[in-house]
Amino acid sequence: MFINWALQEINLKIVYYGPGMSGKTTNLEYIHSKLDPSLKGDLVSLKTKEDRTIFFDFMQIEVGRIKGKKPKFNLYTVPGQVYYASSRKVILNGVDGIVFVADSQPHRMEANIETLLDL
Ligand SMILES: Nc1nc2c(ncn2[C@@H]2O[C@H](COP(=O)(O)OP(=O)(O)OP(=O)(O)O)[C@@H](O)[C@H]2O)c(=O)[nH]1
Ligand SMILES: [Mg+2]
Repeated sequence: MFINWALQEINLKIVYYGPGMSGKTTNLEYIHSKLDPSLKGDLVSLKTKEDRTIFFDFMQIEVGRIKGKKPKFNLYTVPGQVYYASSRKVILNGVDGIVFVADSQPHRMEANIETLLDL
């Protein structure tokens, strides 16, 4: 959490974490498509041509004020592919909350557990 006293803003960081292809980016895309435009910023995605996340996705949500302060939720996804471990570490820096996106297909159980241990 980071409070900008001058601007009266509370910045909160939420990271979507889970194995590759489990639906992290899809979660953010859905939230982005449903939110009122006045509450959200652009959805920034860095993807390969096969739609795999390379570094992260990012969007910001603003929801009114709490005791005069403006909370800003900064939502990120990590790249799930095994070899992006160092990117995941960087993205987790300063995190306030995690949404673990598991893949419910039975054959992905091991990948879910490995990713949880990686986290
Ligand atoms: N059937 C089904 N497909 C889904 C669901 N969520 C996502 N998908 C599909 O699964 C594929 C991968 O989804 P992504 O959201 O890109 O997965 P990701 O977790 O961001 O993957 P990485 O960026 O590689 O870590 C896409 O083709 C999605 O349309 C779901 O709940 N059900
Ligand atoms: Mg992704």
